[in-house]
Amino acid sequence: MNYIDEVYERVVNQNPAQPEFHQAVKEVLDSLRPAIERNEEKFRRDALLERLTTPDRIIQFRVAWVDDNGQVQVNNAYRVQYNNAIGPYKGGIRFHPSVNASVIKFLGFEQIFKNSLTGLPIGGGKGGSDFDPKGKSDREIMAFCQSFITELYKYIGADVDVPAGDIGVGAREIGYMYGQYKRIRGVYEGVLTGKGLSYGGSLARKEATGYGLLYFTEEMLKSTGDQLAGKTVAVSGAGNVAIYAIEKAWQLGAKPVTCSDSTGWIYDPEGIDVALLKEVKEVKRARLTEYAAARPSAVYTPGKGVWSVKCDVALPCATQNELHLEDAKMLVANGCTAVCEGANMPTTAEATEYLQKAGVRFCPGKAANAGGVATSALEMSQNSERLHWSFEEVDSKLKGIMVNIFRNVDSAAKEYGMEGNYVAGANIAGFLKIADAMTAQGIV
Ligand code: NDP
Ligand code: 2IT
Repeated sequence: MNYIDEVYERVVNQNPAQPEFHQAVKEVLDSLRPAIERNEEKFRRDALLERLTTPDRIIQFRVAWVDDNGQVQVNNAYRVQYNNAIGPYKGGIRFHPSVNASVIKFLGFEQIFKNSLTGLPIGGGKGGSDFDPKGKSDREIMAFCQSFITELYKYIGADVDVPAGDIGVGAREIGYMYGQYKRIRGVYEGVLTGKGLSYGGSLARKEATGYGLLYFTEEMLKSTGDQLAGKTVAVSGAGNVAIYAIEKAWQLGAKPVTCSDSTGWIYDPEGIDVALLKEVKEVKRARLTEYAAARPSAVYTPGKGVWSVKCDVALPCATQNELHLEDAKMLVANGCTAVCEGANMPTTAEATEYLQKAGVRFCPGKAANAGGVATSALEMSQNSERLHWSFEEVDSKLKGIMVNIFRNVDSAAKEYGMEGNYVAGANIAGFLKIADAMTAQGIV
């Protein structure tokens, strides 16, 4: 058996019943084949892929907290510190009932390559809990966050591991976690990113993932003489990434016509009203039915359906494995020519293959959504130098980073004989830097 297949089999055997984790590892390993073949003997001797696919450590802990009825609740929580070859562990924290070890390991593994692609000194990590923030009072959210950090604080720090937001974790949760960390450790340091502007947050971090996704998409289209202006865009999700993807799509002259949450989806042929969407989701924390009620042009349908709408560009921005083979078929049949992932691994393996074979320009999340973590790294820089950059400064750095990521991904794909395959390009470009740093640092 060749080295890659051996390592994949080892991962499956050692991590049974973790399908998301297997899926992410398989995608990466499969596309690394040409890069590994150039140096297989050395990588095998150094067990480089075994070390890369095995997290440095996984911290699993119990979070006990008291709800508003005086009832004690108990949740599972995790932090995967995956790889710190190129910088402190860095990656978000997710609060969602679907969180388990498989989900956090897939996200942490992806984060290694994403963070490498940003060109900034950040390693890969991810954390989360099966806690469901929906319907909880502010006091309950605070109680959970404080209990969560009371355990996790031992393992994180500005030069060690720097968590941030992800699904279910936004500015409110980061604030409560930051306050509890500061209270326990007695230090004022940039241990978390995505902080509020009054206590060390960066301008443009909130917008960064969605804006970065559109900067990336624009650059990808430009590389073949195309552009976003005039395009119809389908977006899924209605959270942090989706809202700012929709906002930037408008700014670049495109028309975003859909969004969705876990209960239903909106088709708005006049284009999504971003101000209204922010009011419904960021202020009221309400369902999309409220958007539809306030917007005569919008049609709300319960369940899934965003990918059935005719569009030129599709941007999945909700969650993993939300775009299936049948969705990919509908997109292609409706003339969609580009899919860029705002979420992490939203497209199933079968759907990805179908899109690529149909000639759709497909870019994986680890490249297209790297603007969020890149701007987190810029927040870390600002915290270290005790300075605050303007919105324009951060935004222009973000844009430069996304353009650079596209160019590196594109040229890695070409160099390894797979022009236009941005999955391979992203994995190879991200991997080479990590492999170099791991090799230079010896067997650790
Ligand atoms: P939010 O919690 O702000 O929003 C998530 C959105 O997706 C909500 O509209 C939510 O609907 C929907 N959603 C979540 N889970 C499901 C599900 N199982 N089924 C259907 N819909 C679902 O999260 P973000 O916008 O921050 O994250 C979205 C994606 O982007 C995730 O994959 C995340 O990992 C990725 N990402 C986020 C970054 C960031 O900076 N925030 C950076 C890079 C990637 P509802 O509210 O009804 O649950
Ligand atoms: O998936 C991701 O890249 C994030 N959730 C953002 C991580 C970060 O550290 O900003």
